[in-house]
Amino acid sequence: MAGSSVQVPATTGPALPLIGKSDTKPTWCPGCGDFGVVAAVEMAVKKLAIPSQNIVIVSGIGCSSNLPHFLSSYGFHAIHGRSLPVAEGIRWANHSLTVIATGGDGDGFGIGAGHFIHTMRRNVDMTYVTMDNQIYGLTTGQASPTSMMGQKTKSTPNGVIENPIEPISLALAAGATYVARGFSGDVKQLADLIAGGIRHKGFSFVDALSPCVTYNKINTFDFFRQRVYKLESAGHDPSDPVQAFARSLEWGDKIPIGLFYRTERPTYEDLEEVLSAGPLALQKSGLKGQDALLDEFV
Ligand SMILES: Cc1ncc(C[n+]2csc(CCOP(=O)(O)OP(=O)(O)O)c2C)c(N)n1
Ligand code: SF4
Ligand SMILES: [Mg+2]
Repeated sequence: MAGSSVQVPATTGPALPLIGKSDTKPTWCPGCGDFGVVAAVEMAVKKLAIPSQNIVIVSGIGCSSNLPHFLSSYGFHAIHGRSLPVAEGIRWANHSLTVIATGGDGDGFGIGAGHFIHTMRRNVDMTYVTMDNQIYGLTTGQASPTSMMGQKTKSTPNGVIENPIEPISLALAAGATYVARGFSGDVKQLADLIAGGIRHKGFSFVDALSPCVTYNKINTFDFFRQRVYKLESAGHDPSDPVQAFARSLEWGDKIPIGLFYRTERPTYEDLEEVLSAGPLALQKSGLKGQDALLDEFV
């Protein structure tokens, strides 16, 4: 679990109730796949009984990135493509917190692609859940990095001509230690995958197929219902990176969902000298005369 390396309370003060819905009602279109994802995040965190004051959900910009507003934990709505560096910063300031980043395919695999790769190679102990609708929803229907070849969108009236990014293959290649794909039409499995990711020590990535019912008329709930199959029922071995990579290339009549890969290696927090001594937020600064020092800058 994120924070499993340290045994100190994440925050002090009165315990809050377990995570639940916030007072802010989702602004998503009726039927949007993201409703299934927010339900799955809530179920996963409740299942693990993590106190809400110890959870921070961080997002970028997009329809999907509005998710932190709708749950009662702490949250941070960052800027487009920058959920991961903000989430990493929170982990480094206090790695006894459970940090979950959420966002869209444009946010994570377009403008945020560099952060995606580097956070995985560092194995920062946090969870990243993407709501992959293969379109830019918030900006009303342009092609995204995961839009399929040939798909006609507002920005590609003659069809997409760029090869799509395959998030699972990319995560495997970049060194993520827990790699899964869920479907917002199967909230129970998605919640289990997210809970497994939070429990996992290291960077966990869950790509949730989450249809945009308004701007993507190709990758619909029906499209996925006809194609998805569960890796666990297909004899897949998630400890085998070669098998995981081969499965990640399957996209067509059959689309695998479930846990592709899981492995253990030291986290960034384990290896970084200062962080390995405990959460930064709870350490003494060690600075002498810091007020005078700060006066120089303010
Ligand atoms: C730096 C910057 N560039 C572009 C935008 C415009 N913009 C906002 S959301 C978005 C894409 C959203 O797509 P995605 O991340 O897939 O989220 P979705 O709305 O589909 O859930 C873009 C291009 C922005 N807000 N900031
Ligand atoms: S535009 Fe698409 S992604 Fe955005 S809320 Fe509506 S259905 Fe969901
Ligand atoms: Mg999108």
